[in-house]
Amino acid sequence: MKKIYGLFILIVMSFLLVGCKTSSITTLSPSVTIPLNQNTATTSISIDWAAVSYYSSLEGSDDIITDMALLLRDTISYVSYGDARYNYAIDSKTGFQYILYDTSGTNVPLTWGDGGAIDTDDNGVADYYVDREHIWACNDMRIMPVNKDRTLDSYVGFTINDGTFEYRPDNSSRGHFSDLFNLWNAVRSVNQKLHSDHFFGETGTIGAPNLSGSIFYPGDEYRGDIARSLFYMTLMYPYLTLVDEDSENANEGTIYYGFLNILLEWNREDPVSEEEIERNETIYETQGNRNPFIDFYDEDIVALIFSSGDPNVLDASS
Ligand SMILES: [Ca+2]
Repeated sequence: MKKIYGLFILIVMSFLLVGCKTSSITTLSPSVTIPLNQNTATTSISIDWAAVSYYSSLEGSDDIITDMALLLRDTISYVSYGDARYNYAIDSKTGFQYILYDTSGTNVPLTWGDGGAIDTDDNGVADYYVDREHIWACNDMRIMPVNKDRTLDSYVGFTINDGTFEYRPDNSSRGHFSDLFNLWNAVRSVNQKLHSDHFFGETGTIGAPNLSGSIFYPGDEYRGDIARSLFYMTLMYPYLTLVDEDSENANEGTIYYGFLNILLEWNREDPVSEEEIERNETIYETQGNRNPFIDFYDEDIVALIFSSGDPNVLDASS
């Protein structure tokens, strides 16, 4: 009887630990090396930056990766994590809310509802639940502002989280964890049951979102959107690094995020949609910067930026 009781306590404790991730963070293993700057763009691709006036200062740049990153950083004006939930993307076909990972075809109105609970048929009963989904999971954004300010108005330098900076936001927080390009309203059940901080990747099953082992496939319709959000993040923030599937650094809970090789495929297979174009504009109005991987998709900007792997622009250049 004692044994069974002990086992029960152990199981309950395990659930508690898993359910409420501890607020202290694991520091990076000393064996993990910080990559060097690799700001090398391919010279065979030329883009007319002035075609979108936001980028006109990049005309004639001889270090396009650094200059692009600095432009994104210089023009950002952070909203709060609380306000990020109202950044609705509109489904171009239905006029209702475009929600990440949704395969139900539900017409969800442009609202957050009460705590993400939305009444879709207006009878006072919530029948749809959304979360603010961090595409680059908070658990894998182990960076912090150099001044440790949790309510940044604008970009400051970032450094590796030394373990003293709580990596998850609350509604008043602003900064890298409230960046709108990294936040989508997503179906709660998929977000919590399938994604749950796992790396995005190929599971062998296409179509709807699914999980295999610790790899999450976001669904055919959403894989390109995911890729372009992550591309933006790796350029926007120093240290955040996309690594290939077979990289020894592809471990969750670090600054490294998988898997660049697959994301580049997804970017090609699921091209920029009307929803992403519209969302890029609303974020530009709200947050002041843009996602170049949407604006210059047709000019093959990924080939330009990722020709030498992850560009990994550090703060040393700012
Ligand atoms: Ca898409």
